[in-house]
Amino acid sequence: VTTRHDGVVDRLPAAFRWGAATSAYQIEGAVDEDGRTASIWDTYCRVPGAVDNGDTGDLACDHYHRMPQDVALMRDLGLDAYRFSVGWPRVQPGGKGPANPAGLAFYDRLVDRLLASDIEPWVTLYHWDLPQELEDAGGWPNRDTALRFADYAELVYDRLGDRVAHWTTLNEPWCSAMLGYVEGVQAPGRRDFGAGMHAIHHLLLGHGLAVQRLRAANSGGNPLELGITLNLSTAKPATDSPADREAARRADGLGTRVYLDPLWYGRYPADVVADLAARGVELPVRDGDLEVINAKLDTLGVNYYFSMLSSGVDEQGRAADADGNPVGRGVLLGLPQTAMGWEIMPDDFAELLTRVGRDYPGVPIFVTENGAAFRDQPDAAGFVRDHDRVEYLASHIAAVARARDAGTDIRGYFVWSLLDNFEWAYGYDKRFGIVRVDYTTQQRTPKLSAHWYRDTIRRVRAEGASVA
Ligand code: PNW
Repeated sequence: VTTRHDGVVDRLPAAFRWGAATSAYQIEGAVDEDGRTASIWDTYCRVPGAVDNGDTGDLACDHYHRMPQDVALMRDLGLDAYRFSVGWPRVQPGGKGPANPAGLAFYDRLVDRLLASDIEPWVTLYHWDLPQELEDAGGWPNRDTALRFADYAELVYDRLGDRVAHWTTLNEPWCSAMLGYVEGVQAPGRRDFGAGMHAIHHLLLGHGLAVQRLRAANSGGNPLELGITLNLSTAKPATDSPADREAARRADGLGTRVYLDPLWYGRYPADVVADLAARGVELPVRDGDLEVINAKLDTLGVNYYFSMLSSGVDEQGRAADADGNPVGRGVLLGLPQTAMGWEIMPDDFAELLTRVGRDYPGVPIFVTENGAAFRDQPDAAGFVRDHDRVEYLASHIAAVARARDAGTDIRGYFVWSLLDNFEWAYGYDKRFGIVRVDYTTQQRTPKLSAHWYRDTIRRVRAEGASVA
């Protein structure tokens, strides 16, 4: 399969790194095995109406039992790297105390098998599966959770750090704070603006403490590259009106700058702090926290799916933040959409990457997630000719190449996702995989997009630019 983006994609360097991403709760299943305890997602899935179709991650892709076969799939794709997450309640049941050796053993086997297949393991320490006991003690709005996270991070590093160089502390803290604690559409399903803002600070603090602990534990000279992954988008005003420009400023503040400013510059953005004060909320910052959060990073992970325009007024023209929405109303542009209702806007991705490289320079960027759900139509053999997904991926990878040309240091790309999987509150109905999963038989069938991805990786490796 060829696309009209191939010429631009071929401007990527031959040494560009190609991967695929997943996360523990979305693929593993085996939720009651080998000493694993419940996470907030096990609990949330049982809240009536919380997840489409009443789906849960109990079985998911059964990856816990099919891991060798799944690594073989990755090898067939020719991936350089595989980004997966470690399930906190699997390796430290209850979220505190000693490690669970049986849980760690699974990741140990996974890492060994990846290395034997010439695939770099990229470990994400937290992809949303907080141990339920820690939520019962207050969750991320409670400072203690940051301290618990640092302990957990060290315990995983102790077991895998001799073989794993690439570590990501958090996946998308915006989702944890805003979707989990403010909007209540992801676990733990709370709706409390102040709690969400406290969660932001404690997520960042947990990140910084984990960075400190991993650097300290890495005395033996093993390579160590530490990063954090953020889901970012542009925040453009729907119109030039003052209300819309104000909404865009706020969306950028709580979507991007409230994370990247303390990470890069050791301070929260003054306008965000002022907005919060006007709502009676103060970030729970203690002396020394910002120095911890400002710890040096080796990589920045960017996840991108789509953007929306920001409007400061609702459909009736009334102030859109009147009923507590902190950033105004998201407005679509009228572009083609994926099955998530997310608009397809690769130019916006190039613009975003260029902006991040300009405003937050000095650290190489990896696209740690990008991909799309479409309404896949398998043939009788289970094969999906997903030309829509091929076009989405090719156009977004071309956007990466254009952002590189414009000066941003982007070194790799991970497709979301290797497999169809448990798409959180949307359950199994939304399929992001380049490999189809039949949830009745657990059979895996690479889609057309998987064949295309393998061919693209091969071609760029052979014909890509020779300078980094
Ligand atoms: C990411 N949004 O979540 C997650 O890292 C993945 O686990 C998930 O499967 C994937 O994207 C697809 O959804 C997001 O509302 C969830 O902007 C929501 C948003 C962005 C990312």
